[in-house]
Amino acid sequence: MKMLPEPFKIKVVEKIQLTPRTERENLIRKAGFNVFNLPAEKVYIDLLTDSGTSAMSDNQWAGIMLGDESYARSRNFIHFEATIQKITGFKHVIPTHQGRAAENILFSTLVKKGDIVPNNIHFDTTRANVVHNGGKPLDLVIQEGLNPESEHPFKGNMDVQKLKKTVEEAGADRIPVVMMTVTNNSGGGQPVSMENVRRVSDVLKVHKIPFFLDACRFAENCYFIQQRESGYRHKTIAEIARELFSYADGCTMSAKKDALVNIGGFLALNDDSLTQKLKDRLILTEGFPTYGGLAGRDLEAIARGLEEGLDEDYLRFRIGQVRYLGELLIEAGVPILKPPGGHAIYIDAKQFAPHISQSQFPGQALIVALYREAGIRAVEIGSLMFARKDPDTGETVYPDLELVRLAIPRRVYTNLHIEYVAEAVINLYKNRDRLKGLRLTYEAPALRHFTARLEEVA
Ligand code: P70
Repeated sequence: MKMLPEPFKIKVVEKIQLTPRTERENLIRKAGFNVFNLPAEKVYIDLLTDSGTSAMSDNQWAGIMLGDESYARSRNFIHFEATIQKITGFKHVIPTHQGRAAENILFSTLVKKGDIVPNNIHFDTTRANVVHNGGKPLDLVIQEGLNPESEHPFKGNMDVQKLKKTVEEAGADRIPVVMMTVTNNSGGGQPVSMENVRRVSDVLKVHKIPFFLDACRFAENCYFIQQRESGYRHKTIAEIARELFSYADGCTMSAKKDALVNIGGFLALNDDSLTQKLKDRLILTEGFPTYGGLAGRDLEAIARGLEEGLDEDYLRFRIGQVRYLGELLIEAGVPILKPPGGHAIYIDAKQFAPHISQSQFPGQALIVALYREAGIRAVEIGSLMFARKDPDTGETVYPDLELVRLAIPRRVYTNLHIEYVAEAVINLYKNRDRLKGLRLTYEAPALRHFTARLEEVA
């Protein structure tokens, strides 16, 4: 059998519908060729993100009914806190309404103007939050991580030599925190090895620089460690996670990913005085430190989802489903970033549409075509998301990777849906010469991809 059957059966269903092609054509034009502007009901298979799109289990829904909506120290907070302490080993747990709120609270507390914040590769919100606080985000992923063809098993690893050099040159006092994104979303959902995390941690300990994991997809990362790194095959995902977190001083987490919920996030850390500062800031913007912008029921769903996200049967299916999509595309010769990532398949748009220059957004051109042809919504992780003006030279700097991400929501689509997506991408690949470049007609000063408007270039 090519694919494992889903390790769940379906109790509730939601209708989806493919709108007629002529309607899709009108809709994409009205949306300014930006799929964030499409009405979700007009999307057939929605692969925009794996964030907040999971199907919750019966167990989580049951937890929702047990929501204790007390303002302070609700029983759900106590469960939430105990679960996160158990999984991560961190002493303090601070809920936030989602990942970027955790980032904002952390960076606005730690980052001063002129500081440097290294990461393997920053994702859009961490990058923007560093910049917003006057810092400079720095990507230190290993060279293989920027090569779509490299089959390195841990392409999310940080280059430890580059990190040492950065610390030597900038000085530890200009680096308030080092982040590590597990798995590395902007680099193809690629995992980081335990060894790499340990080595990064060793370097930072010498210089007393705080080390935080951007832990949205930590369970998926731990599954890759179990499967690919020697010495971990017989450990449980929970054991591997506990070790992974033990090398860090804290983490930010968007629970919308591996905690299998539709909203929520948290910060977890050991340092008492930093915790106090973060909580003081939290009260200003998110809420009291035992709910942080969430309802009691949300905290319960997160606590239960975190446990379910560590289940090996679930993870085997999850990572297997993503890999299945990757294999179907590779078999047909479609250029994708290899090996398949944990939560998504990333099409290499530079190779897919070499006739479109980076300044005309080849990835976005492919995304527009996917919606037009098949009602599928994907997201660009390339020039539209990351190209920026160099503040010194005024020239536009393009990202190394020009990717189209097909993010797979957790427990939502069946393997037949996956085959439909593969067929649509393969058909587009056969007609790739017809893809047209785009130009911007509106862009916001930060995180422009969410609200940009574009038009097709003749
Ligand atoms: C995604 C979403 C969110 C994210 C992340 C990492 C590694 C922090 C956050 C912020 C964002 C997105 C992108 C395109 C379309 C829709 C949504 N990633 N760190 O899909 O967390 O969203 O909870 O504030 O990946 O990858 P939050």
